[in-house]
Amino acid sequence: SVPSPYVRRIRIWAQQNSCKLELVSLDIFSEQDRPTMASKNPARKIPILVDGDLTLSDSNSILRYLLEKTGQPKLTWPQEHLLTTIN
Ligand SMILES: N[C@@H](CCC(=O)N[C@@H](CS)C(=O)NCC(=O)O)C(=O)O
Repeated sequence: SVPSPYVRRIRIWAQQNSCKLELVSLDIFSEQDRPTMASKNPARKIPILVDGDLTLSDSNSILRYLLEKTGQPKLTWPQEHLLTTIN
């Protein structure tokens, strides 16, 4: 979803870090796309990251995964706190 701020956060991170994520855009409230979202995340929320056999949801978890996968430092606890406050 292009308007989702949680998705946007991951897209901005990917762009700034030259991480080629494929954006699969879903209209999450449409009859056509909602089952696709639900099949990947029973909580029915985006963003969802699919990396091979691994499926992750929640923008914080996805960011944590991408940081680790790209060998970048973890967020500090104050950064985690800021992100939670923004959420
Ligand atoms: N804590 C979640 C929140 C995700 C979230 O609320 N996403 C919204 C889109 S902006 C959503 O999927 N809403 C669908 C719904 O609530 O039915 C995260 O950080 O990823």
